[in-house]
Amino acid sequence: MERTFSIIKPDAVARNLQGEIMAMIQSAGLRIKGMKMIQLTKAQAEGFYAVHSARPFFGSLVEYMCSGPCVVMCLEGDNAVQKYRDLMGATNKDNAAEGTIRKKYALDIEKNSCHGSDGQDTAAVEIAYFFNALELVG
Ligand code: YYY
Ligand code: MG
Repeated sequence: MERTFSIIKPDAVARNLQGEIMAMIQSAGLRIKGMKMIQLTKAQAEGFYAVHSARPFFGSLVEYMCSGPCVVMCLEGDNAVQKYRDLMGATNKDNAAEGTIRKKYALDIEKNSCHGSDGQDTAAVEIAYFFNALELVG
C-alpha cells in the first residue's frame, strides 16, 4: 500500500466537479484517507510549489491556486503515486490521454483541475504539508 497527495484545484471546484473527480479516483481503486476543503493563502501556495519558484509561470500559478477553494486529499492504494498520475493525465490537457481527469476537465495548462504527487518522497512531504496525524484515518 502506498499513499499520494491530491488537490482538486480551484477551476474544478468552481465548476462543482469535486464529486465527479472523486468518483473517478474511487473507481480507480484509490481510497480517500484524509480530505478537506481549503482556500490556500499566497504563502501556502508559494511554499507548496516552491520547486517551481524560478519558472516563468510561478506568479500566475500561485495567484490561480489562491483564487478559490480547493479540495486536498490523501489517497491510498497499490502503486498510488503512479496510479493517480496516470488517472490525471499529462500536465497539458492537449497531451492528456482519453479518459483522464485533465483530458475531461482541464481548461488549459495552468487551470488543469488536479494535482498529484510525482513520487513517494514528495507525496510524504505534501501530505504532511496539509494534514496532521489526527486528520488521516488508518
Ligand atoms: O506535476 P504536474 O502538475 O503535472 O506539472 P508540474 O510540471 O509539476 O507543474 C505544476 C503546475 O504548474 C502544473 O500543474 C500547471 C502549472 N504549469 C503551468 O502553468 N505552465 C507550465 N508550462 C507548466 C506547469
Ligand atoms: Mg508536479
